[in-house]
Amino acid sequence: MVNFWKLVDSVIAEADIILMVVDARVIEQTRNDEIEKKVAASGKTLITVINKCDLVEKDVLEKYKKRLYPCVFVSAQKFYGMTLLRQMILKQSKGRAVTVGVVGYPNTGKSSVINALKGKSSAGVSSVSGYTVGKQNIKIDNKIRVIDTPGVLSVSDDKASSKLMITASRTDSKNPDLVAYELLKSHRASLMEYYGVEDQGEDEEELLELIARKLNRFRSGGVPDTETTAKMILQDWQKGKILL
Ligand SMILES: Nc1nc2c(ncn2[C@@H]2O[C@H](COP(=O)(O)OP(=O)(O)O)[C@@H](O)[C@H]2O)c(=O)[nH]1
Ligand SMILES: [Mg+2]
Repeated sequence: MVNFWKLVDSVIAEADIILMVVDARVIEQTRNDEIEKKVAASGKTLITVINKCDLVEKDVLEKYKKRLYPCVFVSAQKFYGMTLLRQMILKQSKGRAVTVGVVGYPNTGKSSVINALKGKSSAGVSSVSGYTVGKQNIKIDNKIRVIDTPGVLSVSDDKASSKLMITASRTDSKNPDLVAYELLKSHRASLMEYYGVEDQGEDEEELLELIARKLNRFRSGGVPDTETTAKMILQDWQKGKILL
């Protein structure tokens, strides 16, 4: 596996401006202190790109405006906010050609943001976490060149407490139920609504079983198949089906 921090360091060194792409549904979980500190220490500009805005209500975002300044709300999928992002990049570049480094956790939409900036697909996109492999240089136009990075992090599947697992976990990972518990803890109401399950104060384990029943997922002997269900929840989450 690529050493993530080595990669981040090299991107920061090479780039004039850094875009940190975060997921609007889990902003706190997908921003990264250490990247923020490293960029600050380098003296370069960090723009926080809050992506997947199409999946959240606008008022959820307003409170981040000042805290994460400079930041921009975008939806790479709906091409929302791209003109503004472009303007912010060009403003920082003061007319010179710039290299923009794009960093962030897997699945936050780094490659999608790059494609949206370019206006056509150059960077590979997939809802499967860890799709982009290796550093990739992409020319947006004569003024802007970007470096796409794989958001590989040393997220071990055993560390269920890791907040990142929600976005970063592969849906075919070993303990999908642990990740599903995290998601049920942080976004309970949205998940209940999406799967049409009535909330009666169950704990996360019971909830997962309820959803399995609702989805008609059973193992032999009529036991709710929580593993398959957890994988489905993760997939639905990563595909952006669950709205906040
Ligand atoms: N709903 C929604 N989904 C998005 C958006 N941007 C990216 N995605 C999806 O998020 C997944 C990961 O995107 P990708 O660009 O490969 O993320 P990366 O791993 O950070 O490069 C893909 O399924 C994209 O279609 C967005 O603005 N809105
Ligand atoms: Mg990518």
